[in-house]
Amino acid sequence: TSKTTTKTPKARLSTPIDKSIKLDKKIIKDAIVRHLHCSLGTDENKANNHAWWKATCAAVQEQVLEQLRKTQKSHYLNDTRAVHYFSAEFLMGRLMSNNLHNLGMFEQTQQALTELGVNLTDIMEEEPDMALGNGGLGRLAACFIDSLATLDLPAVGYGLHYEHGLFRQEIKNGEQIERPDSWRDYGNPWEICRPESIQEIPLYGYVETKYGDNGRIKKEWHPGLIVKGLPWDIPVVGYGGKTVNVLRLWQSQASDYFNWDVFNAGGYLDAQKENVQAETISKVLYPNDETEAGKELRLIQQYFFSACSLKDIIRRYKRAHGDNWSRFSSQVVIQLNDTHPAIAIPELMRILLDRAELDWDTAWAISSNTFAYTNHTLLPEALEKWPARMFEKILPRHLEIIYEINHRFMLEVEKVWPGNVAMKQKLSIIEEGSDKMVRMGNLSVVGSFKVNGVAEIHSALVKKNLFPEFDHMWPGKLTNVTNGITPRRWLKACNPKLSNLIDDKIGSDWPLDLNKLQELANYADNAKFQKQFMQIKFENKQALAIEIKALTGIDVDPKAIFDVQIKRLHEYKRQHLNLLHIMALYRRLLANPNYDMHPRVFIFGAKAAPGYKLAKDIIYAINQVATRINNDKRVNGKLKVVFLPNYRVSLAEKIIPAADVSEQISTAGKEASGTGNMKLSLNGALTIGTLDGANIEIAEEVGDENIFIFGLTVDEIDALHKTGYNPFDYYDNNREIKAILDWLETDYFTPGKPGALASLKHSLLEGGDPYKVLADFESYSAAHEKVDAAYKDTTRWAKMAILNSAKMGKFTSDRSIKDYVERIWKLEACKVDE
Ligand code: T68
Repeated sequence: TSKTTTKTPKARLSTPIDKSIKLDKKIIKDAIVRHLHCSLGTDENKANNHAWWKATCAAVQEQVLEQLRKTQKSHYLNDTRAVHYFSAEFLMGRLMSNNLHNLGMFEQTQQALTELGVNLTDIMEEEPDMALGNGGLGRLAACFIDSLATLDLPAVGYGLHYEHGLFRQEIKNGEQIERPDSWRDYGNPWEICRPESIQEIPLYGYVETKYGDNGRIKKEWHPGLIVKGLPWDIPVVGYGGKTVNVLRLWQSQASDYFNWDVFNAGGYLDAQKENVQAETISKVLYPNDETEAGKELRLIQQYFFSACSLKDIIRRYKRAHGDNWSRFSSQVVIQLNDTHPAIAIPELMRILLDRAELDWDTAWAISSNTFAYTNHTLLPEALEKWPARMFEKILPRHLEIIYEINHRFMLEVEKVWPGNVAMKQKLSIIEEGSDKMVRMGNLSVVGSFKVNGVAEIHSALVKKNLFPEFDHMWPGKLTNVTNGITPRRWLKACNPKLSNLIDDKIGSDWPLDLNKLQELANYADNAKFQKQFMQIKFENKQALAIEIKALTGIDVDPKAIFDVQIKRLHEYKRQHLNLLHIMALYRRLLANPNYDMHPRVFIFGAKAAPGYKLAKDIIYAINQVATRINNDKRVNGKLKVVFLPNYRVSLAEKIIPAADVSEQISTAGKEASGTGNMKLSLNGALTIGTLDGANIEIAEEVGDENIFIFGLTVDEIDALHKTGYNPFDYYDNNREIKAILDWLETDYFTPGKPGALASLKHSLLEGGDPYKVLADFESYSAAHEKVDAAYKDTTRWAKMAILNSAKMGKFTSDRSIKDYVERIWKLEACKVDE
């Protein structure tokens, strides 16, 4: 075959999978057995599931690495513009099923293993989740790199190789306990260590001001510590198995030569102490989503992976372009996934100024045409701010550069708003006060050529409320890219029965062209199709019921409505609104055992940040209420509550195909987008939700008659805020609300411990109910009555569920990536030759 590569102007839409790369099952079988013998030193008779899993990974990895080599060669020969996705989090989950599907070798591998007497589904359970992220932001990064590879786009994901990902959650006596996650204890068969690409990263120390020969001031940073960054590459297989990009994750290590003095002085143990400090950097993922802790180690983590990644990019650029920086920003685009990697902006400036010795304006032109920034939140407590003195200690040269960026930016502000001191204070990258702070959001907007929000309404609010003046100064800089999810993992791999049904009806190219699902709408009224669709849902519910029994000991009836709320625990997401409504149903059932409702199982999955007291109290409350209700014979047929411990990607893959109802009930204006909402609807769950984030766009797609919208809108919440919101109005005037909140203070759900759930009541009354739970309660309860009525009409429900799946085409992450390409990255696809 030819070794030349061709550029295609448009990303590939729907090329069917090339059969030629599909492997014969005999070859797969031989490869698995060979690895069992030669890589694992065991044999078919002795091997347990873990060994089979590893041998199968190794066999799959052979194919992956072959395509990786071809991809890298194509990209090198083409020297194409590439996107570099900088993210502190990549929530990858398991890779076996995903890689098998994307390589088009799932069935053959399944058959090969069957012939060896091994069950593929069982051995896939051996794989630990790669949980290197908290929630939506990290999972979005994982979906995006899947789509980038699928669309044959030159891309590298850059992040941190955490030794411990997000904590493992156990529930003891109803309470969350955090345990360390040890995903790599027995090795990760997918990753490749690249010691040839180690980087050295300076930290601490001081800045020396020198005068160069030309009289120009020169700055030299004398670091106090140097740490090594060791890259691990995770191959990212595109669907169709052609392009294999990499996710490059940096592990910190002590830089050996730096400790030699201590070592030679006999300080062997002291030297080991320094190792511990350096190796701490990539030890553990910070488990706080949506709050900023301001910890020194976190800033060092951010700088460490950003600096390693930039050096890596520059090394590659220089290989092709030498010291000529003029093409840098046309070859390199860096997407900042939130402000966590924003320190890359002053780092690139430092390299251009102090190393390349470019003048400020040239350096700034390059840097500000390289970065683009994605905002994921409007919550004030989540907007990153770092104390200037922390910067001064860890990154003294970067602080100087940030001051200079700000100085020049303030001159621009002066031109637009002459003499307006308040405006300067508002927009400044530096927040003045007793403790000066660096505002990373402002730095990111000033230092990027594009800024995007993650759903239409969120982007509109970014413009209107968060950065209105920036929008005025730089019209067009602020834009929207609505989030998406990869249909390969979130339908094809996790819901094989539904995928096969869809294949039979409309053909099998929907994973690459999700709008094809529209064709299912033609069958929404077809009785036979409805029956097939709902039968698959039922079987998925049976499977989840078995899982629930195994994980919690609770029996649930698959004929009940499975009502699901799975996401991080946060007040703004309002799991407690769901809980109050469950208590209301319980109370109604106790008052009237004939209360008319279809049996319902409420299913929760949620981790709380370890330091977030009220979030943990809510988990405890859910579990206590669950225990009481599940053991109450009076309601047992009709109401069950399940809290599934240790919610994570692989558990989501089991819950989502079995969901009937999707709870998306955040306070309007607070959830930037949401992505679980898309996954659930794609799998035929009906949404009960507020007009928030991407729910609004989901409603537009499925139509108002196929979604249960309730609650206050953004404008109504604003108005309520202005007139003054008083939660006691609802407590005093709604008998059900009063009874439920008072119930929380008794020992009904916490026998012998009255008041154990009182913090919830307190936050909703004296605490001012910041997320307007009580204001939305009635409307939520009414929407649930509509859900109940709709479910009782089985034909109507089936139609609605089918239409939800049919109308989710917009929310493929391929569409999101194409939007990024068009609006921000301006990339071209680069096909990989055979
Ligand atoms: C989420 N943000 C948004 N943050 O809440 C969600 N934050 O609406 C959106 O769909 C998703 O991003 C993708 O855009 C997060 O998940 C974090 O996890 C996080 C982590 C560390 C610090 C701050």
